Amino acid sequence: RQNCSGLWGQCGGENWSGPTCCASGSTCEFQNPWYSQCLPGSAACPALPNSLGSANQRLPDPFTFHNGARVASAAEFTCRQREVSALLQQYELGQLPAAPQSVTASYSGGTLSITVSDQGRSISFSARVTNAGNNRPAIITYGGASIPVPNGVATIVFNNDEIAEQRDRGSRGRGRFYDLYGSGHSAGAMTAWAWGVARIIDAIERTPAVGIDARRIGVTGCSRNGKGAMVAGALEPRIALTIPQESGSGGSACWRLSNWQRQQGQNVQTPTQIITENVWLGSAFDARANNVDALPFDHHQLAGLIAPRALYVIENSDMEWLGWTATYGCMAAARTQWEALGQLDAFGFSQVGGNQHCSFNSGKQGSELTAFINKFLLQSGGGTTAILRTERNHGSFSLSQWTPWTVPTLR
Ligand code: MCU
Repeated sequence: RQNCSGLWGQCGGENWSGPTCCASGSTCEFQNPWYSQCLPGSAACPALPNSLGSANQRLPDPFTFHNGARVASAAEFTCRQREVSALLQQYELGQLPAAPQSVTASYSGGTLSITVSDQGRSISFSARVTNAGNNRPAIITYGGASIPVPNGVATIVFNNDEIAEQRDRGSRGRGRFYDLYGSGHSAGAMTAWAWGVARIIDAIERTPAVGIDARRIGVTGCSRNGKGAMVAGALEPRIALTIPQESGSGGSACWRLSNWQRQQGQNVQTPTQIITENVWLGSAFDARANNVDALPFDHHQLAGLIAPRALYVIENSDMEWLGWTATYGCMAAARTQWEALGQLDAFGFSQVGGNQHCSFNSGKQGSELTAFINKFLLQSGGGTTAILRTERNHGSFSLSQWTPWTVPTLR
């Protein structure tokens, strides 16, 4: 093991705090004074792909590299995640910029004020913080929270619409993110929001007076903001717990499975519809939405970028438009990545009915949510966190037909 000098980081999927972490052969990626990550020596990672590769009518194999080589270890899976993230950004989400040159923050009266500067331009934004203190964990909520946040966990309200607008198709390139990086930047709104979440975490790390532990941050949002929460968890490795609620298409649904539901005559949001409605995805996706089989990934792998960090996906089994089978099938496929890493406790999918869109079903999901928050943010308490639950009958849907690959054991 070699020296990895961040205060905390990940080593082959294992959370680590302390001065030594990286297994021999891997290298320490020093991201900032507080966070570092062990990556397999870059020589050990295949070169990033420069083409789409062959089309695939099924869900692509998360455990085979673009060049056909099989993923054989947890360290190699981090290489695969890097590859999948690059592909997702190139063809669907738009580019997440590198860490900006400067982030400064101040805290007063429950408002965290953040200024970000890069290449001669600056922007400022702020987030409301409640219930902080004593180095507590916190949940960043896109807009207002649609889940109950317990005592002992602070809430940070992220005004994501200010960072990137999401009114309609005309919102492309509008918001603070684009003031900083230019209105022609490739990032879709969800990528811009993930960048904003990263800056909030930077600000918390630099501002001990807020009283929040930057190593115990959750993120949540519902519906369109749930899609955003999923993308934030996928693109920002410092998020410990990701809770997308009723995110549907563009979030916990797989594009190929939404199309399959549509072929069954169901009224589900498809990739071709979503690009006409809003700017959640990058403009690069406009050219891909009518042929998603050509993409070398689907959203089971977007979710897989979160592994082995914790993910608790809340879905609604009454909502056809969300893709009740597309979300279930996609997340059942995603779960194999936590399974491969021996971390099933960190994966939950729960699809229940009887509640309105975005009103949390405390009766059915309250104890599940509590178990996730206890285990991954409060680091206390019991309860079941390995969850794959659906109240829907998925008819002729066959998971094994959609996932014709085997799940390795990765250590
Ligand atoms: C489920 O999220 C979206 C959905 O993708 C849109 O098609 C619809 O217009 O709005 C939903 C939403 O955000 O509802 C609050």
